[in-house]
Amino acid sequence: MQKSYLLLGSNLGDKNHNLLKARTLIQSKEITLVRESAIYKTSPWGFDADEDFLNQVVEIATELDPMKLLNRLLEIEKQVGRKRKKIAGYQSRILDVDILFFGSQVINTPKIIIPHPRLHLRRFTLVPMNELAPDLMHPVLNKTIAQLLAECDDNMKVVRIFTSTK
Ligand code: PH2
Ligand code: MG
Ligand code: MG
Repeated sequence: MQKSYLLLGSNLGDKNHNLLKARTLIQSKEITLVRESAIYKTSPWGFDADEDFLNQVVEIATELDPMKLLNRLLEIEKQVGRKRKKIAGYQSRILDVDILFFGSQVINTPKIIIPHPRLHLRRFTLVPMNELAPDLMHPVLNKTIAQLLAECDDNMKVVRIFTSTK
């Protein structure tokens, strides 16, 4: 089974608790949580928000196909309390779970794009990703995570924090 990576993010409510709850729900019959990065405090990227984010990358193993995995993750977002509003642009959220990589698969459909199309533009994704898999090769850009991080122009704040994960 190939390694897959998810990005968890929260900037509403008890953020640390929201990420913990997400990890607890991800670890299940169908999805194994293999490793997790530290948690990072990050500035909102691409929009103005009152609250900073907490972000974390987790490595998973799953037999689910990407579309089933995505649907399961959307369900987890709801279970943790996310309510999606039908307005354009980014909004603050209790929980966002994005698929960054699904093995080395490249998928481009209206519903799902893998690897995540903006992951190389965002330090809040590259920094925790680099902690887990600096040598992972991006199957479209043909560069490692460490290379993408070194070349990334983003200068939004990304600070490693120490949190109780219990
Ligand atoms: N997610 C976004 C938009 N902006 N900024 C930070 N710091 N962290 C995120 O997870 C994030 C964001 C869209 O999903
Ligand atoms: Mg997102
Ligand atoms: Mg999302």
